[in-house]
Amino acid sequence: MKDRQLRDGKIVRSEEPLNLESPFENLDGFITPTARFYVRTHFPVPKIDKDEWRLSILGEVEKPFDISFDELSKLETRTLPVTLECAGNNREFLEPKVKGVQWALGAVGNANWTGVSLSILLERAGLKSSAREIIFEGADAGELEEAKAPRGKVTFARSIPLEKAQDVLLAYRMNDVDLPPLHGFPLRAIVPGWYAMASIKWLTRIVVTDRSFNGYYQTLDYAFWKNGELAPLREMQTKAQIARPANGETVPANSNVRVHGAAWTSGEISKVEVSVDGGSTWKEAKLLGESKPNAWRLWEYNWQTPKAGSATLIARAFDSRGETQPVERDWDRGTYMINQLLPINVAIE
Ligand SMILES: Nc1nc2c(c(=O)[nH]1)N[C@H]1C(S)=C(S)[C@@H](COP(=O)(O)O)O[C@H]1N2
Ligand SMILES: [Mo]
Repeated sequence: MKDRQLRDGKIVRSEEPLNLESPFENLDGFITPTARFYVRTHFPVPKIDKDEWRLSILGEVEKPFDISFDELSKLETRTLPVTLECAGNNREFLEPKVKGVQWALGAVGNANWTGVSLSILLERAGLKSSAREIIFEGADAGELEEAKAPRGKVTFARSIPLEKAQDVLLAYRMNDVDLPPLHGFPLRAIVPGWYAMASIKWLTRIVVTDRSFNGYYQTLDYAFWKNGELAPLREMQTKAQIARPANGETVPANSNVRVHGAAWTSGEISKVEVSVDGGSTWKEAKLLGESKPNAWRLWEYNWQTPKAGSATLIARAFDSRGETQPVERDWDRGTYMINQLLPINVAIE
């Protein structure tokens, strides 16, 4: 494994903005402990006083309103395990190299999120018949260097179509404690099944609109080419990752070695297969625990290792819609949605 700088057990990918990766080989349970959960920011983390903070709901609604944290926390809550994966996860493995945070396997995690259904607030506001999209805006903003970006401060904001609204949770607790500042204190959106750029942290405004949102992080960034047109990134693609053995690890010869990892999709994982011969033959791995919508599924495979030498391991996931992972990189995806098969090399001694 390469030398890497660790902070609180996470790999420092950049300091400003702060980007921390969770070493994926540490995977040891369904829930990622909050201290180990990856952190993705674009701007300095906003300092928010919970007592002064307000969430505004406005736009194409009958009764726009503001709500305090105190009031919000008295509404009916739900808790859901949801996997967040950064759309740039695995970027380090792209050849040729591309711009962007060089995430390896660990820009992904699974947490229990507690909060209020977006629907409750939308019902209170009363959607107008013109409502088409819902924009989430964070309290963070900054100036961008890119020539294509607008001048002045850009706010981190993203939209979802109205049909997706019923799935969204406005979360103020993560793994049973108050949402930490790095993960969006006091409130973030959780958009299950979508890449995590949609799960806006430090949420301050929810704007209902009658047209499609064309903000910077919706159209110029976090977008990909789909049939010749730029489309915003949305659903997570099917993927299995191997936690252990890690790439470059040495395992004992003539032994039983546990190969394990996690798999996720925006549908439901139906099967994970493992190859220990570089993709020539595949065996089914065992899916662990129960299937939970929008949360990853842990899996394991018992590998009877041969005599000393080396092996190339690959995992691949299948989902309920019959989707699996591509063998080759589709470059229309730019620097995002990286789920082609990823071989790892293991030494056997
Ligand atoms: N307000 C705001 N929300 C945001 C971001 C951000 O920079 N600002 N980053 C997004 C991206 S790209 C990801 S991958 C996730 C990361 O969530 P985490 O830091 O809790 O892991 O937050 C998303 N929500
Ligand atoms: Mo991300």
